[in-house]
Amino acid sequence: MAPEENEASISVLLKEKRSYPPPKAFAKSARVSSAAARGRLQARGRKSPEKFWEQAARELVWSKPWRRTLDWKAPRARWFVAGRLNASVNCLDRHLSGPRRNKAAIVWEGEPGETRTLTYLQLHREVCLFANALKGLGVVKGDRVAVYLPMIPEAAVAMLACARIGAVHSVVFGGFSAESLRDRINDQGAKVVVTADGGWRKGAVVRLKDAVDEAAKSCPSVTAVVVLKRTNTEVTIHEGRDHWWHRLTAKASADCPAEPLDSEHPLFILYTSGSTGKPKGILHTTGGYLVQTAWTTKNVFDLREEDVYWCTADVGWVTGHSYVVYGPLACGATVLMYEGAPMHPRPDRFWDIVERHRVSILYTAPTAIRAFMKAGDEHARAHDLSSLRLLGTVGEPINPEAWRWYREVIGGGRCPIVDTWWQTETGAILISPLPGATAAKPGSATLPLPGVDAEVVDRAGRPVPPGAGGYLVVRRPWPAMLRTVWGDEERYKSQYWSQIPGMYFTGDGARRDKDGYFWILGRIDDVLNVAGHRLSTMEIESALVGHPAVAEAAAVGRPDELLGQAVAVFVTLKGGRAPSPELKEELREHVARAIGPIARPSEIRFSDALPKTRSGKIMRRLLREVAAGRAIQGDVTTLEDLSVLARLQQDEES
Ligand code: 7RM
Repeated sequence: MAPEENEASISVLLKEKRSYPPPKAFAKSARVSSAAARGRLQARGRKSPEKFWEQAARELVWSKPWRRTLDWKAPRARWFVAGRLNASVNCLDRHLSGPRRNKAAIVWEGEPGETRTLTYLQLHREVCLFANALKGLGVVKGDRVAVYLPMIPEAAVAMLACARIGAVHSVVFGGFSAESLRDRINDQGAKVVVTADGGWRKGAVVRLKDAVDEAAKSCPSVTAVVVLKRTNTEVTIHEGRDHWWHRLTAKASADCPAEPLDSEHPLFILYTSGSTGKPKGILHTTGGYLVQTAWTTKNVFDLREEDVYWCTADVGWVTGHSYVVYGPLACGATVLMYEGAPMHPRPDRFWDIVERHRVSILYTAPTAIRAFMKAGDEHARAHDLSSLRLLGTVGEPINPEAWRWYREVIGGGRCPIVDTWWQTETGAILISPLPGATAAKPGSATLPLPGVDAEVVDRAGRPVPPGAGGYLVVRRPWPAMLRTVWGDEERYKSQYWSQIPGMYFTGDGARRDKDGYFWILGRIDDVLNVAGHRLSTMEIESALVGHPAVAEAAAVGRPDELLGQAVAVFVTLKGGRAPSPELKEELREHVARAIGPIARPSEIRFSDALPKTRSGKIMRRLLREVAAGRAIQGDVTTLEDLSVLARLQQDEES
C-alpha cells in the first residue's frame, strides 16, 4: 500500500530507555571492538559506499575481476560489472586448499534424533554429483529449478548444485501446500522439481512428494522430478518423469567444473507474500548478494573459525538462504542444521541441541523466543548453555520483555544480542548492532551497517526529526538488493521505487531516537489510525507483552464510527493464566498507562494462538478482518495453521 498523501507522521509513544554496552570480555577480541572502530567503518561507507563494498568483494574469489563497482540508473543496479564468479566455488572449492578441507561444513540433526556431519570436502563432492545429475536431466544455465525439501543437508546441496551450473533455484518452503507450490512453479516456469518422499515434523511425516504430484498435474513446464529418500515413506513414482536422487547421483561423475558466471547472473528466486495479491518472486543475483551476505555473516555474527553457528530458519525463508547457506558457507563456518519442530519431542529440544553440539552462535526469531518464554525457564535451565557467546534475532521487532529473557535465561547475561533488520528484498542484513561495538537497546535494531544508507523520512523523502515516526527507506543501492520481481518489472518499480521519490521504500514504519538508533514500528500497512493518531502495532503489542499474564499479542484497527479506527487486540496468555473480564480491564488500563489513553484497546479477545505466516510473523491483515466481523479475503496460503483462524472466528465472544 502506498503511504497516504496527507499523513503527517506516526505517533511514537512508547519509550525504552535502557542501554546495554557490549560485554567487555566479548568486545576485547571482537572483529569490530569499539564504537570508535564502527564509526570509522561508517565514515568509510559514507564517503564511498562503492569503495567500501569493493573491499568486501576482494574477500571472495572471482574468475574475472569486475570493471566497475556499480552501475546505477534507478531503479536498475548492477554491482561488480563484468566480473565473473561462482557462488558454489566461493562456498566450497576455495575452502578445499587449506585446513578447512576437513572441517565440518554442516552438522545436521534430524527430528527423530539422528545426526550427520558433512565436511567441506564431502559437501563439495555431493554438490558436484548432484550438479551433474541436474545436467543429465537437461538443466542448463538460466533454467529454473524448484526445491521443495525438508531441512536436510540435501536442501543446501541442491541450491549449491544449481549455483554451480548457473541454474536458478527457487526454494519453496516444505510446509506450503500443493497449490502454493503449483503457483510458484508456474510463475517461474521451473523445469525440474527437487523433493523428498517426506520430512519429519512434530513426529509425523510431511508427505512432500504427494504435494508435488498434485501440483505437477497443472505444471506444464516441469519435465523431471527428483525424489530424495528421507523417511522411507511409500510414494508413487511416475515413470519417465520421476527419478530417485540416490540413483542419479550413483551414476553421476564427481567432477563438475563450476560455470564462471557474470556477477549479475540470477542466483535465485524466492517468493514472498505481499499484503495482497499473488506472491512476488524476488530475484537475487550472484556477485553483490554473495559479497554482502558474506560480509554481514562475518561481522554481524563476529564469526570465528571455531564457532558452531546455528541459524534456526528454514531454507524456504530468505534467512535460510543468506544465513544458513550462502553467508556462513562463504565464510567457511560450521553450520548447524536441524530438521524439525522447535519443541519436539519436548520443550527443551533447542537447548538440548545447543548443549550437545556446543553451539556458540544462535540466530532465531522473536516468535520462537516468546514461545520458549511461555513454556517456562526450566527447560533452558536444565541444560548447559555455556558454549553460547552470541545471540541474534530477526523477523519482527522484539519486545523488550523477550529481549531481556533471551539475554538472561539463554545468554546467561554474557552474550551480546544482535537484533538484525532486513527483508527478503534486501537479501542481507542492513540494520544491526556490531556486537563488540554497538550498545544495544532492547527493541532497537540500532544502526545501519557501514555502506548502507538507510533513513527515516516523510512522504517527500525528507528525514524526520529525532523521535518522530516515518517511513524506513534506503537511499542508495546496496550490493544484495533485489534486482526485480520475476516477470513483473512494473511491480518492482511501483512497489519499491515509486512511493518515496528516488528511494527504496521498505514498507516499514520506523523512528530514530536522539542517538540515531532505528526503532522499527512495523509494516506501514498495519499502522492504526485512532482519531487521527497513527499508532504502531508494535508499541501496543510490546506494552501488552510487558504485562506478566501475556505471552503474545497482536493489535489491529477495527472500523469505528467515532474514532475512525478503534484498537482491537488479540492476546494469548501465559500458561496458568485464565481469561476473565477483570483481566481484560487490567490489560486495557495497562496499555493506557504504558502508552497513553489514546492507545487504550476498545476490545480485547483472548485466544490460544495467533494466525502466523510460516516464518512466524503475525498476520494482522487476517485479524483485521476478524475484528471487523468480515469474511477473510485474499491469500491465506502462507498461514501456519488454518484452524487458528477458524477458532478466532468462532470465539468472538470469548
Ligand atoms: C529477514 C526477514 C521482512 C519484514 C521487515 C520487517 C520485519 C525483519 C526485523 C523486522 C523489526 C527486525 N525477511 N522485520 N527483521 N522488524 N526488527 N529485526 O524477516 O521478508 O520475511 O520480512 O520483517 O517488517 O520488513 S521478510
